[in-house]
Amino acid sequence: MNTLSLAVVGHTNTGKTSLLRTLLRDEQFGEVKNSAATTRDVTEAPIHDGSRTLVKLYDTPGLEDAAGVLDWLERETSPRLDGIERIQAFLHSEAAATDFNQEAKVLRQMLASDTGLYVIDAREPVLARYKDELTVLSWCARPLMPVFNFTHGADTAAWQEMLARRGLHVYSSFDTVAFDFEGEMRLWNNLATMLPPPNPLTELAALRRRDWQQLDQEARQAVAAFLLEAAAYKQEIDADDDPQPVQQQMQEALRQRERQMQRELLQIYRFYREDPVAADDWVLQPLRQDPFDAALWKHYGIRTTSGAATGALFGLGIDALTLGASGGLGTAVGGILGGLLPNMQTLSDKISGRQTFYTDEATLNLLAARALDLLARIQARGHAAQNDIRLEHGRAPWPDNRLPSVLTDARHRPEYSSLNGGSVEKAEYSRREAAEKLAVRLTTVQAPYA
Ligand SMILES: Nc1nc2c(ncn2[C@@H]2O[C@H](COP(=O)(O)OP(=O)(O)O)[C@@H](O)[C@H]2O)c(=O)[nH]1
Ligand SMILES: [Mg+2]
Repeated sequence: MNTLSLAVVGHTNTGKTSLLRTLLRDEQFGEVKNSAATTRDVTEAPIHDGSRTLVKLYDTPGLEDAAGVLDWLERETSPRLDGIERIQAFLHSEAAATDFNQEAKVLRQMLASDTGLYVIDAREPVLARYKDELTVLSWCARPLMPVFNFTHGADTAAWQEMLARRGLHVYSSFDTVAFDFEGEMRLWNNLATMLPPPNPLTELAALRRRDWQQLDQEARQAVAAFLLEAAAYKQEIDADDDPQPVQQQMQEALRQRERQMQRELLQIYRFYREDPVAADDWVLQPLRQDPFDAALWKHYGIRTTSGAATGALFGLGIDALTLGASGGLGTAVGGILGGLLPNMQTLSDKISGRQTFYTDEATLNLLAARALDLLARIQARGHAAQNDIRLEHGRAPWPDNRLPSVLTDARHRPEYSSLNGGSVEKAEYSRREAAEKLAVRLTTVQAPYA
């Protein structure tokens, strides 16, 4: 199948270059400015599928004086010629090299392409100059699909009626700033209906869909890896030490790790601008670990609600803690407990007078909500968007007391967290497994973003 060449045409400032940026997933393509004639020459941009080029897109300068070109054509060429002949006569004329140099570039590219997208600023009324543009373009005799841009809240009824009178019944809407993946699929599918088969647009749509799912998976894995690190983050100090510095240090480390995850998400979706996520103040409360935390006891296989042995241990713990400060007894009792139960390190540390800090459930939930909020915003962001992303805390994915067990388990896996300073390489495999498990739990949240 041949490569499809597709010219993107229209009046100046309707968002042609922006449309290309979004379709190419490249926010650095071309130059976008809210002023006349930013794009002065035709620019080619291919879309590959790995082995071959499916489509070549052409960004073109804006049509600024289609009325002048139409006057010239009516004056200088015979109506008995067909459209292409009249356009060719124009392209060979002196006028095409001088007064209508910019329009000539567009028409030359239109003739050289298989098809075109005519970009419309949907906020604009249907002016005579747009009708003239469509007349001149129709003489190139290429399938032309109108695409409405700036669609947010715009009423396109008058436009649709004018287009229908010109035989343009198939059109698409596409907001290049607020991206809608299904909208892009409709654009390709609609355009495919206007072209003789076979054409590579079905393949292109399938490729884009595969890519989109893949990106979503990668993004959720990056979020999961971040949450596991936050959950496994743990700092210990002596009972007598001031907890404030360690709390602050933990907050800062978590913020930085969050920032890193945000950059990863943006890069996965190919947004390369430095820090488009607006900074905000959010409060983190790493909590002091309670040695009598039910979840902790459970982790060590101790039921806290029943069983005489447990009750005895519990009582022993309380006694040990109160006694611990006033002598070496704490350590002794810790030793006894450590002997009774394997892996009693944390507990015996507690009893021998240490403080452990970790990221509590509510904070993990907050971090998850923020990450999913960012992901939803990135997925709805066109590559022409220039505004900062402002996070809201979004919806918590889980109730605070019902975090996925893979996340709460990470609390007892300090080796999962690079924030703990050690090497995470040894735990690489189980960490990745845990991240995959958690990523699946992150797909259930659907945020209603416009
Ligand atoms: N709000 C909004 N602004 C857009 C949209 N598309 C383009 N723009 C802005 O419109 C201006 C012109 O866009 P540009 O792509 O350079 O238009 P071109 O002259 O047709 O290539 C730029 O300031 C863009 O940021 C859109 O869908 N929504
Ligand atoms: Mg442009």
